[in-house]
Amino acid sequence: MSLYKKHEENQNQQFSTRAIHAGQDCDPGTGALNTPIFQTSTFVLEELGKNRGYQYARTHNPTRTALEECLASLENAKYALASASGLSAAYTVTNLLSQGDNVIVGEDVYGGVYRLFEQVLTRYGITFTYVNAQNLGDIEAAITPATKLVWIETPTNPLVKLADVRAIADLCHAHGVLLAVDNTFATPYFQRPLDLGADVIIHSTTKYLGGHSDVIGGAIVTSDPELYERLQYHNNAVGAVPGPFDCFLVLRGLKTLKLRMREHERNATAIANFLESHPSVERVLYPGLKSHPQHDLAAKQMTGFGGMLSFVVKGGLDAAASTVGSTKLFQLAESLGGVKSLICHPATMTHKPIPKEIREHCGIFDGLIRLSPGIEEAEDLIADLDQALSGSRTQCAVRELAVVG
Ligand code: P1T
Repeated sequence: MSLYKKHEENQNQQFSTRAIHAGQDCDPGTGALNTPIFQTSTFVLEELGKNRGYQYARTHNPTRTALEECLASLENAKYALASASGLSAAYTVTNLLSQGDNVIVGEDVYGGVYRLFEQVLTRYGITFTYVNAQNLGDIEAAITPATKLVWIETPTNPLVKLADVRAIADLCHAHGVLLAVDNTFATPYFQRPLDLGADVIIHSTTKYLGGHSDVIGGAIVTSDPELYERLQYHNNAVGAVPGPFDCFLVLRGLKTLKLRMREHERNATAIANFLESHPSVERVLYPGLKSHPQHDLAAKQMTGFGGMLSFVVKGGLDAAASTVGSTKLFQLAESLGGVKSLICHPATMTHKPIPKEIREHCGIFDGLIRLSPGIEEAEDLIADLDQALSGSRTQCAVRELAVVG
């Protein structure tokens, strides 16, 4: 059956059914229920010029095909390409560009994406213009004849700001520009950017899609056959492809995506409410809170508010360092989206590649802390944050006394 026919058939099924079945018929050779890990670099030809559907594993591998079909289905897309990491997925999308082209980027992006754009791709003569993607007028004003691509995260990392995908897609298409959306934070369970008009989706499957903090991976998703062909060509030509075991792990993670995302969101909501009334906390950033400036947009374009939140602790760097150093369940580490809760200090960790003045212009101050609540019990996670924050309050009070003394 052609991939397109399968796509049409799957789209009548609900999300979790697709997560468990799309691309994952039992193995035709053995009847294995689960997609085998095809740990092979090459495939034997039937005869000269005739293969059995697979030829060399950089180009295709059946475990990878299963993952790609499942990812495409979950994003309501026709095609997906698995990549070695989220950054290699981003890089492959930029392979669509040529010297002299311009990309408009929502200014609050993962530090590694910023580094890829500024430290690697500018050397190839591609230019990047950073704008506040919350303001459509800023994007429009930045478009020039050289602009070929608009790149946004929504919700953003780490400030969980939203961009209006449909409005930006309409603007892009009126100017003949492609729109790429990094859907890592929302996942297809809570947001499907192609349905909102985006042309390409990027994922770090390292995060919620894998879901267990045990794999690095990425993906590119589109429904445009011409774009898909060009992206597939570059995926193979550049060669940043994932191994079969990593594909298996992500495919396994996808099966429970809905269950996990519901728990992540429940925990994020409980924690956001707790932090909002905490005396040591200046501000809480979570799209599910009424106080979030784009709460209404989140309710409109997403089917939930996601699992990620950030907050600003009173007392700047010292208080933030004390808080992230005092949690016991929340582990101090980069990354996000796993079943085990993580805490991160963006200014010195994930967003360190961004110069301080640019970081602070976007709102990534030294007091900002990012949380990726796992799926432990909310009351335990809240108790952990409470004890960590009271430590930071005591330290602040001691410091104030020392200053006064
Ligand atoms: O780490 P990698 O799989 O290469 O994914 C890069 C990436 C792309 N897009 C977003 C929105 C991301 O958050 C990331 C990776 N982010 C982290 C490692 C982090 O801790 O924020």
